[in-house]
Amino acid sequence: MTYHNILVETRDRVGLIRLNRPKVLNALNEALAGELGRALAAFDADPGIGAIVITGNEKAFAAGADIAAMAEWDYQKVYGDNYITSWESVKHTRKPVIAAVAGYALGGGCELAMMCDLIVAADNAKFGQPEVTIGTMPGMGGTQRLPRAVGKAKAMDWCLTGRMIDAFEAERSGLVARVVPPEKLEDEVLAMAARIAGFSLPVVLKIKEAVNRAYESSLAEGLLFERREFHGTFGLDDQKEGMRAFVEKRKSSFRHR
Ligand code: DAK
Repeated sequence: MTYHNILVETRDRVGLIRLNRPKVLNALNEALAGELGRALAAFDADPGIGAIVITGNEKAFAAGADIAAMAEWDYQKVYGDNYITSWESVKHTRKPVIAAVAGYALGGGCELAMMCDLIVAADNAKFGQPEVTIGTMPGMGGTQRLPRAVGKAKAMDWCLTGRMIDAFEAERSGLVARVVPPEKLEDEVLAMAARIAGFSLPVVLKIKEAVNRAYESSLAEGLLFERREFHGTFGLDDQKEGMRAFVEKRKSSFRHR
């Protein structure tokens, strides 16, 4: 597949997608969304891939939706096109997706990072939902995923003031899983993704699905879902392999089935 707005590579069982519009700080346009969706779908369908990383460059993960492209759009267009739906490819990806964020992750960039399963940030990362400063509001989940990640008080603060949040505040608030020095970001995230990709793929998919279910259901429903998924792991060859390897004091060798 040929891409113009992203760079795609594989590192063993890890798929790496680099947003690549550096002249505009990786501003997100429809072409990029389409390419990202295709790359994610290809990695999701590839049995040789166990985890996916989305990253940008040292200056920007993404500084938001492309304001120049959006500036003259009117209500008829955005409503008619159901603008934003093309970004839902991240949400539909079954394999774990890690956002490796250095520099700006603003507006749609912050929302794209939040669509991923977890965020690792370089200590120069800057998050925020500055849409209010340009006469609009978050439209890719900022007002919905942010309160779930950081609570109402912080979400209101960030969305209503449009201010930038540094990596440490983002980590303290629960938006970010880990903060690392910028020069170590890629290595740390690739190592994390490789570790995940080394585990049984069906087990990893079940864990991701179960954690996400916590956001969509009551505690009782979520616990029941988790219990059934846990039971389901006992139908896997990898459960036998993992537990036998522990008992036999050897390293397990998962076959992803
Ligand atoms: N879009 C387009 N171009 C952008 C951009 C963006 N979001 N962000 C930066 N650029 C471009 C700049 O215009 C500049 O281009 P040239 O002038 O060189 O041609 C280049 O990237 C470098 O940017 P700066 O010169 O501004 O760089 P600085 O280091 O001085 O400043 C900055 C960096 C990130 C603080 C600044 O660029 C900035 O404030 N950028 C905009 C951040 C922002 O407001 N992001 C939120 C975008 S709004 C919707 C749903 C969702 C959304 C919209 C609608 N619907 C349901 C309808 C989402 C909206 C957003 O994400």
